[in-house]
Amino acid sequence: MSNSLTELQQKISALRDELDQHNYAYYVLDDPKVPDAEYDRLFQELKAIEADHPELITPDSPTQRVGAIPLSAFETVQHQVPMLSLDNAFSDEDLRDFDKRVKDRLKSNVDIEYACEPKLDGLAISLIYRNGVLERGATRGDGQNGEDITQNVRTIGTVPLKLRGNGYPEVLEVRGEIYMPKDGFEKLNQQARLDGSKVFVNPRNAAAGSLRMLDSRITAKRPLELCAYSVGLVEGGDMATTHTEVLQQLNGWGFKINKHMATAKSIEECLSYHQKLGELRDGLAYDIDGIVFKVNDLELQRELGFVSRAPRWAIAYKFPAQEQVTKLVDVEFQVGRTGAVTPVARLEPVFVGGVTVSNATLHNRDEIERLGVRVGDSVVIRRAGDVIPQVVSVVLERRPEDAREIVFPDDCPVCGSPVETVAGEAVARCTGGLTCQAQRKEAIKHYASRKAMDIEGLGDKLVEQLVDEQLIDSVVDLYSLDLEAVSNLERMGQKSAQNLLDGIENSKQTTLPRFIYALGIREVGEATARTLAQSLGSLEAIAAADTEQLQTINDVGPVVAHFIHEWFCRAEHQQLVEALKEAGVSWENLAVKEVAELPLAGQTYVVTGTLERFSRDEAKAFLQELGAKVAGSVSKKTQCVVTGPGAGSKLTKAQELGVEVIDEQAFVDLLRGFGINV
Ligand code: I6G
Repeated sequence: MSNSLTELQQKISALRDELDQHNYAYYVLDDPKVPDAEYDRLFQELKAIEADHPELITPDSPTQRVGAIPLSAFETVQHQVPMLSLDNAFSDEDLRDFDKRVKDRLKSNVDIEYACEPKLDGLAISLIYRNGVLERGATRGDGQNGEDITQNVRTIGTVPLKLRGNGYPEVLEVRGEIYMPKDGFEKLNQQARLDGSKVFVNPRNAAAGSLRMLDSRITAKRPLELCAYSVGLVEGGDMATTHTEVLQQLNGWGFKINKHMATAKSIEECLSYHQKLGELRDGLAYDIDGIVFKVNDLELQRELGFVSRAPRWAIAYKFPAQEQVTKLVDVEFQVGRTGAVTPVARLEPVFVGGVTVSNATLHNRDEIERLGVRVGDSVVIRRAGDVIPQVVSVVLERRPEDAREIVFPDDCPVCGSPVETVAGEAVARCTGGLTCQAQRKEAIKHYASRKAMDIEGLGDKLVEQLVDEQLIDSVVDLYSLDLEAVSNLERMGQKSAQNLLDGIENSKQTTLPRFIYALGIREVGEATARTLAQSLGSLEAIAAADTEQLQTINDVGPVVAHFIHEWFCRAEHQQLVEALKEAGVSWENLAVKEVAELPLAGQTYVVTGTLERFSRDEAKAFLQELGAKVAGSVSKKTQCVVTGPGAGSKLTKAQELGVEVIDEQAFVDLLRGFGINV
């Protein structure tokens, strides 16, 4: 009996070690050694043994990350070493002043070495390890006292339950940021919208909410991560003598540290680092709100000491805030090309995310209801990266008495046709079709746009003007525009008018994919237009295809097939195509190649991260042109993953599965190798 128990203990210990190794490789090294399925298998094996022998379960077992019985409240704990806050810098001048203060205090006239790290937008956390085992996790609180959230932090994969290797002090307090990566945040909110549960305003709030759940089983399901950035209490052992070396030590003991950590030899190098990370910011997998610069030498840090509650040896140089409060002045309803009626918030202009914003999307009727927003409210606007500014919440405390409810229109604000919402769809649509002037204008803008007919000189404003002045009513009218009439338009001379007519004339000779895309069929983007053209070769063949045949084409599902088929069935659309051909629009049909004959036939690619030269759709279209399938997630069947900066979990998964990963330059080379001129 005792023999078999020993054997079991050895088995458990071996399984735990192996799982810990895989966790470390996955989370800390970003270099998984086995597929998820293998990890799951080992995990289940350990779980089964522990279920039969609960007396052998220890708190540091990898199975103990799933959460525990809900608490009624968090206990307050005292930080033995206070958790300080950081001073902020908002300009280059502020940062140079900081450097000057440091040098003055150290009576030094030589350059100081600084450690540079992105400041993740999450929550500060303290983790205490005793003899290498996690003993307590606590929030920062007011810096002196925080809340004991041990049960919750234990569920986070990047929080080591026990330290790796050796040489760590008997008591070690590791500090860092718990954050939610952007893709995890998006998925969480998407699901919340479907379930009607709480939608979080930003990744930081989502992280905070998740970490403060009394039921740690919920925390266990949230995509949280830890990035370590310093140590607090240290007893019974010594740490390295510079900040960057300390971080390397932590990394070795199993903590994830920031990959962009660097040292700068002077404050001017710090400024370049801040600039460089500012450029990378939008492409990172997580939100950052600034850069933290720390005097790297810990002895110098001690000499510098603290002022009130912030260290003199560190500063956070903030980036422009991505959220600001402003007033909702009005809501207008815009009608798009496909009739979608979108509420647009008109705002008191506000500087956010580095630009002045005066409009933000409110998405749809459900979103207005969810936010409970009224005209006159103070609202929080978020603008992160290139994403359209969003209204993320309402400051209810500041609601004025005369705040006005937003009434979603039953009729199109432009043409008066009824607005309909298809069951199960969030979008409300004007039913006016091309009788609606708004839809007509948008259809013409789309037709003329760069990726469609590419009509030089015909921008959105001019389309508005031409329609408003009744010079055109549809895209066909473009081809009979009169020089005289155009040159009489406001701010238009004879020369510009001639340029416009030349632009229209030059665009007549086009390509089949461009023409299909220009028609503005719902759900037919550039990529689908290309595949349609390649698979069927001519417009006639596409028009004649039924939904079944259309669905045999790469990437065309039942919904898209339905839209395409329906579009070509309508008499007014057939007349439109004929009229355009008569006006001189022409293209060459394509030789239909069986997909099997194309060079990347049978291969599945995934595109992830931000590419510099292409949008994801463009990259996808090129790959499809070569016969590849482009999938949204990485699996064993994936041939290759094309990555740009900010590639997150898909890159990790590819590495885990041993799938080939190429960067943008290699992708360009691949396309060129197949004769695609990019
Ligand atoms: O809030 C913080 C974020 C990042 C920090 C910090 C940090 O280092 C990268 N470092 C210190 C020392 C403090 N807060 C107090």
